[in-house]
Amino acid sequence: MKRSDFGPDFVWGTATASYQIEGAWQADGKSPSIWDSFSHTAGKIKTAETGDRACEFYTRYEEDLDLMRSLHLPHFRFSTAWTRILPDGHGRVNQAGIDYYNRLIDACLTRGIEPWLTAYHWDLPQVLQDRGGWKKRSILEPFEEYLSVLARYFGDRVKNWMVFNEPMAFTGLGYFAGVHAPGLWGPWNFFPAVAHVALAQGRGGRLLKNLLPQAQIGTTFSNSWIDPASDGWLDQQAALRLHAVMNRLYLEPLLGLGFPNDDVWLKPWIDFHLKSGDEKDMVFDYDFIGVQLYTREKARFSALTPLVWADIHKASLRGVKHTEMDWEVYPQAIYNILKFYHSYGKIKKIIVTENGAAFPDSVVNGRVHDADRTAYLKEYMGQILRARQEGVPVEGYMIWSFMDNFEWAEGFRPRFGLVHVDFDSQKRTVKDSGLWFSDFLSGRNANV
Ligand code: IFM
Repeated sequence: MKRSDFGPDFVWGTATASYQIEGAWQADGKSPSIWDSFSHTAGKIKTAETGDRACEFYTRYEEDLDLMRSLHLPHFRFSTAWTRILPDGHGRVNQAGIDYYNRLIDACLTRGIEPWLTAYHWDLPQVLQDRGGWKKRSILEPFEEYLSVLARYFGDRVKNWMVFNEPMAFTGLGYFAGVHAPGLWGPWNFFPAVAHVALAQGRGGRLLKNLLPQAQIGTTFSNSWIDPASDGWLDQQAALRLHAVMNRLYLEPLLGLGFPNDDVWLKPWIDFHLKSGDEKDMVFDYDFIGVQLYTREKARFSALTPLVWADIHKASLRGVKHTEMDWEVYPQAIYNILKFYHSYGKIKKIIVTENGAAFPDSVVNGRVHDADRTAYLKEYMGQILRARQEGVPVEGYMIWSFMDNFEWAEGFRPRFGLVHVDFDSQKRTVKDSGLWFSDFLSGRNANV
């Protein structure tokens, strides 16, 4: 496998998110986000850490982009913090926040790095959460205002946009399971959030496309390939239900198919929060869809989880190779999911906007020997190439992540980066996987 096998226009890059890397949580007029509040609440983050400093990317972005360029990484996916741009959630624009992202975007471009901007990677302004956040339809106006501000200030230079990062992850974990910000749980929180996020997903894409007709407008989805844990009928049905919730819930309304209503019975609960005409408003033909996948899960029937009636048989208990997140290393999962997206026959272009692995890395004599990560990346890339050669329009691959960062409720322990970060000294050390990927991109290790 070599870079040229993917074609000359294939997009190669790495992905990050504002709260996970920036730090500077109170700098230059920024207001608190739900992740500032959540991480400062005792018991919410497993390691009792916060993103207050994170990778200090807010001040170190130039040296990090220098490193990115030296590694031949041509595309960089980052997100903007709504709280830096509109500290009150709407209304007053904070010029210092605009200036920061202008500097960041310019710093990318002067280094020949193409910026990919995600508008919403989970750090909702706390002031908006205080008014109900995604549970309330009133979130739509400030969200659209935020997108318009982004387009107005950055649209002249940013050509690639993503409206959301992983709606199922932030509503599932934050509004159903209560383990991510804003820490709400239960179907009565989840269903209204799903309704409003799905609506914002369609409307937001359309709004950005109208404002920036020349740009590539996309949005991203979390995915896991789901197989049944056994051949038994109960587990097979459980797998179908989990697949509907984890992989189809936000995609199908976008494609004009409505919320899934076959394998799983959630649609009436969500529709209850919608108005007539909303289902049409949710539909939008994005220029590209961002597919994000790390693993496959095995589903079992469970009587303890109402609505989905399924649970996940964790990889460590199954005795299979897994990462530090307890996610199975199963490269074929990405091939399967790409084929699944293609099977709708409606998606023009797919970019794999996240894929990667956390392993317990350490720096030894100035090196990080992370052979497991390199093997993971090679195998997943091989499966992407296989899907591409079979006609799936997958046109990009971004590794999560450029550098180790704040892994949400897990704290800093899981390290996903191609670059190791010492969170005390903030020293960066390129891991062997980063050197390998760099060589792959520059053609130095032509066949892997
Ligand atoms: O760190 C996250 C990212 O914010 C969203 N996608 C999955 C990554 C790894 O868990």
